[in-house]
Amino acid sequence: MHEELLAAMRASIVDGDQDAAAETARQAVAEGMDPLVAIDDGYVSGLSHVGACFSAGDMFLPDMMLAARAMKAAMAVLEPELAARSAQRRVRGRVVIGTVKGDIHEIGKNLVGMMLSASGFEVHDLGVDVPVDRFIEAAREHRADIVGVSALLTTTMTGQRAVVEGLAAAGLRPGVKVIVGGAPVTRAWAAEIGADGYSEDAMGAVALATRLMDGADAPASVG
Ligand code: B1M
Repeated sequence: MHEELLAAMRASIVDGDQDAAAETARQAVAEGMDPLVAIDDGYVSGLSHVGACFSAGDMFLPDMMLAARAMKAAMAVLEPELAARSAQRRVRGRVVIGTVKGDIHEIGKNLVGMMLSASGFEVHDLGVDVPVDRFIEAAREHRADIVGVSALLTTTMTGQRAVVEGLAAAGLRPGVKVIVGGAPVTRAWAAEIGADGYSEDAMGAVALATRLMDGADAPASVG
């Protein structure tokens, strides 16, 4: 029933129009649309299209940058909505999250962080291009239960292995769990590097983190 609005959301990302992205997000809030539907079926769907066009050579880096900027404008409107919908009061666990060294993709990582936060986790977001040492330092500093490591490039996925190994070398494993995700990441990869879990999306990451806190999760299961 929100098809027209969802189409306008997708178009705002494909056109890299941040005003339209923010405006459609405000409209979604006014109409009571579930913010997750707006994000997944609207904006992220637009981003996927941009990615496919980039692969096909029909769009270029500046187009991806504008699309990302528009996405951030929409998220700025929707984030308080996500937080407001959270009924959770008790802290379910402490999570340190970041995108690996050499990788500046942040939209998916931000979404995962936001969903974890809205679901009652205490989230410490280290940002993008995060060196292994910073993950370790932050895990200690915040007494993290879970370290979440995002990677969007096939060339930077190895950074996830480095974080798992770095935490182990620092004596923090297996107490600190590691979850991984990002477009090129698979369950098989998570298992290969010895991560505790993999999720293909933000909602799955919440389910996975919750199960890990309950101590009921098998290694590298899909969230
Ligand atoms: Co770039 N990029 N990009 N990019 N970019 C991709 C990833 C790419 C697939 C595009 C393509 O070719 N089709 C391709 C990677 C190819 C590969 O390695 N397999 C690519 C490339 C090549 C590049 C550059 C190398 C381009 C260049 O310079 N020639 C360059 C690299 C820069 C760098 O990092 N060093 C680059 C740059 C950029 C921008 C800066 C322009 C911009 C990012 C801006 C920003 O984040 N602020 C950008 C964008 C926007 C994309 C696409 C179009 C969209 C990514 C995105 O935000 N998706 C992307 C194409 C695509 O993915 N279809 C592409 C939406 C987001 C919600 O999804 O991030 O997958 P995603 O997150 C999901 C799940 O993966 C999961 O949950 C999220 C929510 O559902 N998830 C987790 C993510 N992290 C998780 C962590 C978890 C659990 C789940 O636990 C911890």
